[in-house]
Amino acid sequence: MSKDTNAPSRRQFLTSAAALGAGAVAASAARAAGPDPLITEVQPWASGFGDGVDVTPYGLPIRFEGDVIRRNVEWLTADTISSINFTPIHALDGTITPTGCAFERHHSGAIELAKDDYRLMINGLVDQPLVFTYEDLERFPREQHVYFCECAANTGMEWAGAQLNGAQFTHGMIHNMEYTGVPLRTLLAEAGLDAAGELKDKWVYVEGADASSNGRSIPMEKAMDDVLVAFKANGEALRKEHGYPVRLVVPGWEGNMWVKWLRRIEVTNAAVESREETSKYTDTLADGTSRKWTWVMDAKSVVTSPSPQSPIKHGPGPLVITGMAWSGHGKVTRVDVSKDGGMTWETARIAQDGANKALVRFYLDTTWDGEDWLLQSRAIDDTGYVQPTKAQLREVRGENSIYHNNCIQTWHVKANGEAENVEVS
Ligand SMILES: Nc1nc2c(c(=O)[nH]1)N[C@H]1C(S)=C(S)[C@@H](COP(=O)(O)O)O[C@H]1N2
Ligand SMILES: [Mo]
Repeated sequence: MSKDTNAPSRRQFLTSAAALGAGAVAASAARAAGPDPLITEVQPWASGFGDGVDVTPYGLPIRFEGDVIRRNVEWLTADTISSINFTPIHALDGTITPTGCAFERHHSGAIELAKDDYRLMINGLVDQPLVFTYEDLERFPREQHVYFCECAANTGMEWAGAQLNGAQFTHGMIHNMEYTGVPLRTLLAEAGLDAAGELKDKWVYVEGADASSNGRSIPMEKAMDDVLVAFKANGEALRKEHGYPVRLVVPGWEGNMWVKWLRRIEVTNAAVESREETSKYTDTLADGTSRKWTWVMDAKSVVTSPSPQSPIKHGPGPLVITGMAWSGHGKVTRVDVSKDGGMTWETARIAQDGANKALVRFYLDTTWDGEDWLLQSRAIDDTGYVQPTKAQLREVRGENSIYHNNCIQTWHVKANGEAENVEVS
């Protein structure tokens, strides 16, 4: 067969296709010199069959993504029973946290509690104390909402200085899921409580079925507002580690109040002042005194890429900076990004707005010329609150705090594309 010398070679075709493409991104993506066998040769995955549909009845990510996993920090806790692991936020995009890599925090391990053995009691100052089975709960009208759950200790290791080199470890005690459940107010009404004024000063004390019980007091106003008794997350049953079969969802409030394996709700006249709300989860101030309670998680954000675990792997040119932002008070209305440690700011693009007490994803589509950056983000919410600098927080809180650190994070992005956790003064 004679060769048609007028036909463009594959290489010429690729080059010109790239030139016709959408500007700089396409051109730089197609800059490879010489024929690329991944394009020109038939590959093994096209020479035979893939797996049959029965191979993975319930799927896990493909093995190439094996790095996108929860990780713990061994020195942080004495054992893994009362411990925490971290969501790999540096590798995720969008807003919903995949359930299988959503952080876990247990005080006495993740228990296995079957639906048949599940009971939820409402007692205390109610007309009619009640015990619900799992099936009982399924017969009340349900709601669906997406909310973030952030442990009060998230970023807690960073108070005294930059500590952990990765967004997963500095900011990964957070997940954001779509919950299905029954409003707590519906169950309280069933027990004879309604929204009448007499309830105003009352509280609910909620506890879990695990050995720690993780008891917390919640003021009635919040209990009657948006608290959910949830049994599904991201469309499926809760995972064991997230409280199967039923957990409390306390939108915008610190993760510790999101009681897992929920077993009891007691209506009381006052806060119980349990261990979890006195010796733990309170904030030490610069003058040595402590704040009694800090329930709401203030507005916060972090750049997830580039970041120490997600360095820039390409040369100068187009770069997408991305991260996530949230506010326990309501909606994030704006996210700014700084490349110079907070001296100047550019407003990022929020991918999808309207997230009440839920994560938003932000992007800054920009150009990186290989220079050093001190990369930061700051969130602003619909109360007008602006995420503070570390220095501003320290003025009030000193350096001996642990919980509720929502300061602006800085990554030092270097000429080689690597990023490091640093502090700017
Ligand atoms: N019953 C029970 N509920 C619990 C806990 C616990 O140890 N036991 N840990 C709390 C803490 S401190 C946090 S931050 C959240 C974490 O939820 P997750 O494990 O789904 O991430 O659950 C809270 N609810
Ligand atoms: Mo927590």
